Amino acid sequence: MHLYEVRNRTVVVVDILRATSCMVTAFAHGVESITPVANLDECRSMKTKGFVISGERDGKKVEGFDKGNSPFEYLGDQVKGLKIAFTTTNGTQAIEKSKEAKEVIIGSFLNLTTVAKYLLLGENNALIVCAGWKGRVNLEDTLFAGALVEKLKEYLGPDCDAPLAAQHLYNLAKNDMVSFLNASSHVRRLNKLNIHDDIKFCVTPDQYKVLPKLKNGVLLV
Ligand code: 3SL
Repeated sequence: MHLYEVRNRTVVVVDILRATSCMVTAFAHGVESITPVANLDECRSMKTKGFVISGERDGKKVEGFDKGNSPFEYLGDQVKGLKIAFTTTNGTQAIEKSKEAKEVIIGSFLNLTTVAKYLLLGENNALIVCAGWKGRVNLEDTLFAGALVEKLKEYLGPDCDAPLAAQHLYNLAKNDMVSFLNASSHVRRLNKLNIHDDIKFCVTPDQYKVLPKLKNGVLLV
């Protein structure tokens, strides 16, 4: 991110497995707000302020937290009206690092077309911030970036070849993203937790039309 000036851009933060997929799912099921928090202690302390505390470390729900980082924990009536404080290894850190942007929105395959339409109708240049894993590249976030590039290709003027590379990867993968991601580093990590259904769910395009946006440090729709 240090290579980009974000002050005049709309930043799309993406952590397909699984933080931004959880956030989109939660808003689609009526969550009132999600406050991204960078560290565990700060998140824990928000319990006394009426927040449901959620998140993971090493992919697992944190001891004493109300919810973990599976989209299936954010479905149905169970989340309606909740104010959630959320901390994850990479996704919430990527939001934190994007805070100087003109706008920050949350992207996932689940709201792919909604994100694409928003960027298309908006006036700002876009930057897709792939959360990756601890500062390194991952395949699933790159595939999402590629899917977005594919949708917006007629309007792009990229200043390097990363969008093009992501687009090519997405076109290779799009017919069976689950298989394509099988050998990826984070899928291998998550497979140890036996959460294959999460992976399938998170790469299913256009389940929801919500577009979470950051306002004064809080995600709202
Ligand atoms: O890193 C993150 O933000 C998480 O989404 C990682 S995990 O999928 O819960 O392991």
